[in-house]
Amino acid sequence: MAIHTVATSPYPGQRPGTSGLRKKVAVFSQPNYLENFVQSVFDTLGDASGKTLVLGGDGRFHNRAAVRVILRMAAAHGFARVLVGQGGILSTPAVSCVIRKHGALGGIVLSASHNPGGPEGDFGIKYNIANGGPAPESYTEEFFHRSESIAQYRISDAPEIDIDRVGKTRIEEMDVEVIDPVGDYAELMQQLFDFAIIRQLFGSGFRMCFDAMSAVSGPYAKAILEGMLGAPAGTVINAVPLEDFGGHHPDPNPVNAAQLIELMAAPDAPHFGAASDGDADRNMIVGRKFEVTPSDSLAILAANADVAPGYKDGLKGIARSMPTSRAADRVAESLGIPCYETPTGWKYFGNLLDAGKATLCGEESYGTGSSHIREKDGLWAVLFWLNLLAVQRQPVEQIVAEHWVRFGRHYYSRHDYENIVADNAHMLMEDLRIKLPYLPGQQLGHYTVASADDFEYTDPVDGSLARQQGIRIIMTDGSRIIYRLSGTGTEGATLRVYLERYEADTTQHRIPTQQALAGLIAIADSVASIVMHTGRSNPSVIT
Ligand code: VG1
Ligand code: CO
Repeated sequence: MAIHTVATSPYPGQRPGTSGLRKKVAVFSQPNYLENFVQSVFDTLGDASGKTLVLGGDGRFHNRAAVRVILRMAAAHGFARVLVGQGGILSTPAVSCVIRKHGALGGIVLSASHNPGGPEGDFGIKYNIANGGPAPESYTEEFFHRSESIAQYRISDAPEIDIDRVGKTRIEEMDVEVIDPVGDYAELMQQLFDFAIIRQLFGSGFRMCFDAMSAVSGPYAKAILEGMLGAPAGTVINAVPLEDFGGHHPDPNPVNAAQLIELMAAPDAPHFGAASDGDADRNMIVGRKFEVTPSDSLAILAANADVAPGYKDGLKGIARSMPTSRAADRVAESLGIPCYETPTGWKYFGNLLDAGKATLCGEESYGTGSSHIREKDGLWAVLFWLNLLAVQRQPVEQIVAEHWVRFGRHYYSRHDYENIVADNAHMLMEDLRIKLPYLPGQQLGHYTVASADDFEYTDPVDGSLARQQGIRIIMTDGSRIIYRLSGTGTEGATLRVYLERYEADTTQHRIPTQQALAGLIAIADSVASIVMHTGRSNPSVIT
């Protein structure tokens, strides 16, 4: 065994986006592409002697090849130990959990999350820091900066080691521990939720369907729901992680999880349905013929948090991303706790959680989580709902409806225009920015604009400033239209338009969402000239 220094030259564009570096597999497969980025990360981290690294991914195509390379590079960089998930598998929440539990310096997650996989699909790599959370921008900018001038990387020529068997081996001076991907995570879930009462619920004939979408949540959901909680075999569908997710798009929304939605509409539908994404950090919650919007889910969990043992002492605060509906704000207000509004992306919650300012966090994009780790956590949210259902013994729809009666309903929808020409998307945003100063006071349809701006966030803990995080048009009645460009796509640009309208009147709570938002949808199009800029008369995905 020996460590080699290999000459390389920079690739353009290795700048991490909303959540790590994501590119087509074909891009990642170019000679030294992965090596360049990993060396840039290691160089940023500096001395690794005596330190532990956690490594795993969502099992998508290229996962194994990448694990092999990174293990040999970690040994060359001088890490004392790497904890790698068996078969190269670790969900994003599990990586976060393992980093924290074992005091690691950080971890590498191999995933492009909700993006499709397979040889034609996407691959991704993300670095998480010692608190278990996504590296903040100060790190990711440094990774990028180093990648622009990289000239060499270091790698061991050690022969391939077996990552399919749990146990210890060595590469150079580094211990490689292949760990059970589920163990530490399952133990943490047991501390947070009342497993006994959930077991009783399943024992009483309660049925659920968890759609793992052939992605990494399968082994976790099977072990916990069917194994520890006694849900009947077959509760978890699409439970085996596949390199191409079975050709499906592992994004848990009603469009992509069509199989689950159909099942939940059948006459003998289970009582409860849920789905998760590629790397298991997202969750979708559904009842019989009823979908819970992620923003409502956050608010409902916050309002009922004390049902779960891990949260029985109450919440310190709630944090939500800016485009997420303000349903959680109303709950925070009634609980007398602060509600923080952050830019999109879980990395912005890290400081609030570390400082003990927030306990629950959420995003409209099917992401919910808490201070138990520093990532959003799909199965955690499902277990929280199960704990709530076991205590309340009510259908999902009734729990949501009663929440609306108490707090009012925030009608909410997101319209995505995917893979549009990048220049046109930027032009649309620029044109909007120019209009911003003239919007306040204008009458648009039935609404009057109260304020309009480009969202900026100053982190209350470290004072760092994030600019241009989404254009907001806020109406006098609190309704909002928000425009953002996605930071996770790998083809062209994706425009996201977020729409929210508050309705206090309980007799008006059962209007179909798109109908309830029709006025705002029309305004969103005319203010930004979406059809003109994108050439699309309709969004490609509505959630
Ligand atoms: C999207 C979502 C954002 C989420 C991010 C990562 O980002 O909008 O809320 O945090 O994906 O989720 P963007 O920049 O495309 O809007 V995951 O599950 O793909 O790591
Ligand atoms: Co994800």
